Amino acid sequence: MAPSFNDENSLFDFVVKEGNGVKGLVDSGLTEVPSRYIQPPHNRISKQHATTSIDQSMTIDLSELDGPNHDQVVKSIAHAAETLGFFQVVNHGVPLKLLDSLKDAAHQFFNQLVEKKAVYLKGVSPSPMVKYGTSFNPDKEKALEWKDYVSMIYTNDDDAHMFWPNECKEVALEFIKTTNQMVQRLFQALITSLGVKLDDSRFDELIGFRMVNMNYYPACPNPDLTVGVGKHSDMGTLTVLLQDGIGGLYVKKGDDSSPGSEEWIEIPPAHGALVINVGDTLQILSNGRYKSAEHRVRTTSVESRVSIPIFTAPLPMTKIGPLAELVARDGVARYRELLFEEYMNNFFANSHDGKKSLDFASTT
Ligand SMILES: O=C(O)CCC(=O)C(=O)O
Repeated sequence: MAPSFNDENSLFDFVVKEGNGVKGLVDSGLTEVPSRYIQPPHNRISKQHATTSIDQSMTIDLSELDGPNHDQVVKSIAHAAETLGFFQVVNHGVPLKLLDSLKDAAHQFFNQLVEKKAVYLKGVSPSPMVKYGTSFNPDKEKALEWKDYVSMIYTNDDDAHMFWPNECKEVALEFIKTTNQMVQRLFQALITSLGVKLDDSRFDELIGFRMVNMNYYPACPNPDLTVGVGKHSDMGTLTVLLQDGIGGLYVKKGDDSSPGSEEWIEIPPAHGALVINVGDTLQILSNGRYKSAEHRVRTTSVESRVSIPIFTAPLPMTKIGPLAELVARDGVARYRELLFEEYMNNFFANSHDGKKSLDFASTT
């Protein structure tokens, strides 16, 4: 019997518990989004109100890090991290063919029958490091996000080969490997720009955790009422994101605008480019000098969209807090010291709510 999507419980069971996801809803032929997906007006994303133009300096050619413009490129990276918290990179060393294969793999995974995907639902997945799901925190959210995902935490190659879904494991693993050096160089550039020196073990700890997600946003009958992902910043150090050509990723300009006067910039899809964004951990380490980027995703009625982020973060038992040299220089620690695991647990225990995640570590 077809489930009734007007009944909140049967909708929740169908989408979340049975693993049909938003994709299952759309495939059932619905023509209007169920009420559980309707966002309150202040969270809806109006296409008309976004500033679409993005400053050219926000696209950084990483091959120039090895040439005479090295210092200028480092300055541009630091400037982007201090302002928007977002930039795009080109000539990053990740083969373009791999980027195309990643997008194909994401479609292949989500286009499977639900039985194939549901084996990775929380609680039944063969590994706690692999999780298929929908929305961000469905138990906590009043309005669900219009997104399905599969999430894979990297521990080692053997585990990845054994537990990650066949449809995406080779390319996801290759994506992690081919972005490693870039992440290290970006993090190095950002730390150097702070005038701080970190020893190698500390450096490795702070970007030692990698999680790659494949996000799937089915075409939505009411893009004006829904969100693909609600306003949030990422919890980790740096995020590397591959988006396809559909568009819909918006970043908030400025930290402290009041609701209603916020300015959002759409990050235009650029073939071959990767998006980089600063996560909360880097804001904390830099004592607030670098800004984690508040961002969100609009849905579209035209086609399904995929994106593939790699979240780089500290190893769970790593102590995070503002770097001592910066506290001495600034005369104040804007964040307390805590284990990254505590920060992560708090992050996943709540629904997306702008940059509220940082309150957990804030001292003010
Ligand atoms: O799909 C995107 O462009 C962004 C995804 C995102 O923000 C997330 O997965 O946290």
